[in-house]
Amino acid sequence: MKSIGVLLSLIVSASAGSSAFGQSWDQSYAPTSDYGVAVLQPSNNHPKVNGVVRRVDMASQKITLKHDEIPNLGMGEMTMTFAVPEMSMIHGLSRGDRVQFQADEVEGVLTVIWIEKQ
Ligand SMILES: [Cu+2]
Repeated sequence: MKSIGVLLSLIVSASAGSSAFGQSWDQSYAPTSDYGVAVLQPSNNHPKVNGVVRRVDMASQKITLKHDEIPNLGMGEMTMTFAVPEMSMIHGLSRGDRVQFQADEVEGVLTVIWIEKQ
């Protein structure tokens, strides 16, 4: 039971930290990363997009995806690199994996805010 208490307090503190990042993020889910971006559950405000992993760069915490259209970013299909707010999001992913993900521009940086292996 003690560990559950610790986990809950971590979630509460992570949620509190996200408030500095403005109104644009859906605040209804937790936990969030240090960047105030949800990473474990999909956002309600972003479309899910299909992609294929081209490269995982753990050192610079980036992922290169060949992606379908991303309506919220006005992007067509292409291959490009995204920042990843949480290392755990790309742990276990490798080249060739099919994924679903959500992306947005976070403080000027194109960022994967949720990703799941298919
Ligand atoms: Cu793109």
